[in-house]
Amino acid sequence: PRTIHLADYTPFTHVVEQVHLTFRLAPGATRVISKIAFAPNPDSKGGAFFLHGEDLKLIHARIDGESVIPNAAEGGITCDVPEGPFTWEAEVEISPQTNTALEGLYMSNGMYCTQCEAEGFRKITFYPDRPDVMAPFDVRIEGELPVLLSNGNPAARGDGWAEWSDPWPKPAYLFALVAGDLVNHPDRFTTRSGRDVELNIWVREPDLGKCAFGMDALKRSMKWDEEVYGREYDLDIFNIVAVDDFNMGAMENKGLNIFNSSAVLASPETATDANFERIESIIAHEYFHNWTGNRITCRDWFQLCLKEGLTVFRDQQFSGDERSHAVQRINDVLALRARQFREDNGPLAHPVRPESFVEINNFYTATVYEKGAEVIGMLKRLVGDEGYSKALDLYFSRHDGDAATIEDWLKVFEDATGRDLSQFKRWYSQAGTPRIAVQESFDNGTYTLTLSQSTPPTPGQPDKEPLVIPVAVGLLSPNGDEVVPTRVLELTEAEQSFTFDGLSAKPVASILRSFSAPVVLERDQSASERAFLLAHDTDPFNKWEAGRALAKDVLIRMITEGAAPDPALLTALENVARDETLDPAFRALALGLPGQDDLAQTLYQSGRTPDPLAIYDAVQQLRKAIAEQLGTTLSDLYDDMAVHGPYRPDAGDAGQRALRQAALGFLSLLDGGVRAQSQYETADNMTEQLGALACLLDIGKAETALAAFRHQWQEDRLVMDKWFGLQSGLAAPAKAAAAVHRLTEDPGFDWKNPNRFRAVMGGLAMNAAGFHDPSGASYALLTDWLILLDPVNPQTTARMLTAFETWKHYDADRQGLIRENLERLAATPGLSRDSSEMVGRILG
Ligand code: HT7
Ligand code: ZN
Repeated sequence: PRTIHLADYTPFTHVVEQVHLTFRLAPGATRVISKIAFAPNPDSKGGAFFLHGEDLKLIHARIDGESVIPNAAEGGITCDVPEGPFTWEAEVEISPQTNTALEGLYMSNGMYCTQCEAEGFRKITFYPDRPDVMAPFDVRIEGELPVLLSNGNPAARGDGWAEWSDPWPKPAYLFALVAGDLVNHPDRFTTRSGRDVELNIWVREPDLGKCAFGMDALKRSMKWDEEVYGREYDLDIFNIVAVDDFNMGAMENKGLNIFNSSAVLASPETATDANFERIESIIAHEYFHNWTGNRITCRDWFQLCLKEGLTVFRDQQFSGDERSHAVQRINDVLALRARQFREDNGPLAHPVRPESFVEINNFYTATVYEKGAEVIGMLKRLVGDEGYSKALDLYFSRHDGDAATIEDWLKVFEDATGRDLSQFKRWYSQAGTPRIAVQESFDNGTYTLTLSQSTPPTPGQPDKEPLVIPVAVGLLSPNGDEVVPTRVLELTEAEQSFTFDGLSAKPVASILRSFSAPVVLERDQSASERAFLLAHDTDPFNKWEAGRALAKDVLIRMITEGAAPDPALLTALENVARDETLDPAFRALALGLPGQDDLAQTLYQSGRTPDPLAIYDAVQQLRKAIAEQLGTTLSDLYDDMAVHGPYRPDAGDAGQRALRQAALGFLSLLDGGVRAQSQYETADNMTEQLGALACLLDIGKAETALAAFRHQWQEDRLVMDKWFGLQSGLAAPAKAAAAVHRLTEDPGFDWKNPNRFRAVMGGLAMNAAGFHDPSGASYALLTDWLILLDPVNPQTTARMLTAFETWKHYDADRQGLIRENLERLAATPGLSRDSSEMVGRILG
């Protein structure tokens, strides 16, 4: 397969002035009739007229009404065309019913739907399927289904047909069509300029009771984007559709967002607090794309972070505003470290703006999304809130209707603020997580902080240049008062010193407040200093971070030296747990221990080979010690944090439930599951029901509850995903492969459904000790299933291969076993381009 390079970008030979599509829907033989007005592109560098097309049966093609026979070319067709403007017409046949890859036009439970990002439109008709070709689309759908939807505004409809017209020029990846037996949850929104917008969430009839929260989140998102970014909605209708078979969370098609049902459907009985939170953020994310992605799109797929990094940054801001900034930041950093740092630290590391790819679907990564958002957060910190706001206004006014680049993006910041961003731009091109080493000295009232930065080599990038790193620092006096409030230091050199004068005593520095840059801070700090910061830091992120670092230090000593749980940690945790001035959600996060994969990464980075079983044992031992030491506090918390009254998914109630669940997790280690069993039996919401089930599973007493849960929820796909995922994720290490194998034999294991496959196989991959069982049974099981899934759904297969991205961190035996499996997969005849690129990169 061909590698595509950023450096090879050339504009398309033509512009598209108008697209007209007619769909005659039939499961095995849908006809797509296209009529496209092309004109020469004045910016073209010349070349043959080429249209993408894949798996299309051409019935006929015409140019200006005359039949033509195009020439087959790699990935599409070429054709001789007139010198001036012309009309292209084609009729093709496609088979949505047999499209299991869920890309292009496919079927999910009898419903037609599309997924065109990144390069799926070429499976629908011949077209210049590239984001820099933008055009208005008119669409006619003919099919005997009650609901026929496409982008834009409704134009006309009759029995068995509907027409839609989207006046906003868009790239083909934003095209969408849905046809099915659906019902809607309707609402309306009036924009600040007075446009009355019809809103709908379209679902299958049994799901109608699960739309209210998503609709409310949508209206809050629309309002927030007007208030915070001055961005208004621009059509008369906004439709969301829930689909059961979907490769990702959701898709921002213009005026017709398509959602994985797991990312929109929620009711108190069936969705957890975490589900509600995720739904709110995904609804916001897709809605925000209307400006950052749709009105201003990407010139080419290398610029993906232009829309994704910015839109993630915006959805994180929104969630912080709606809930709690401190809790949001901690959760965002936890996710960043778990996914992006892990990616950056292995064979799949790549820059926020990659420079080459084989399959673009493999670059919808944590680096592009989450690190992309972090880069924008740093930019905002460097130019200040006002500078950011000016730059964004300029971005929207200068580039509305454009297919833009990272250069365009940085230029608006330079023009709006006068700042030179040439060094800052390295964040887009340099892969790897920078490390900042800290040295401190205090002399005669002056505190000196010396920071040294270095970024480890990553594939294809052995040497790294210094970056511009905003490091937010505050100083505390030994009695816990803040003597220097947060100041942003700009680290631009490999090593740089910063001084703070006029101090009466050596301060305790709180460094990298709010996690002001996506870096690893290398700082040797005593347990007592960490406990001091946990108790006194005024920056909520660093307060939490101090506790986390303390727990990590203790666990690392337990793992590597066989040390006992440190009483200082237990006391510090107890103090936080009891501190009623702290938000319960924050306290719940403070009681959460570092993940086993996080500990494995830390050990590897400090030059040691992680032993997943030793990590598992240490975590279990520490959990037991916390339970024993904090027993009374936890028991009080469990009682005090009970939420009375009807379930509400708001941050306050959810925070109380989170703290209560954290307490239950520890208490179940002591009480034999008595509280969990009783909570399971009385819970009136999924958060508490599933939380109790998890605790029972954790202590091996879930047999009855698992059966009851299944009996209660067997008709609900999304709830049954939880049933599968929990068992796979919490299976005891030595039994994980066997347990997961049993789950795959369950009649409910519909492996072609990405949500179900991810629940089971993703659960196994996240069960660190179970996945890395020394027998290699889990590696083999996952590989067997990936080999089976690849021809059916390459995207989901390739994504799941990231389970192996850390393989070189482990011992020789485990590496040997993983290599064997990866090579077995690589040798599979007909392996997809998606999976072969991934396995090739992972093997290195
Ligand atoms: N922009 C969307 C990305 C997406 C996607 C990409 C590749 C294959 C399938 C996909 N489904 C959705 C979603 C987003 O970031 O908002
Ligand atoms: Zn997105």
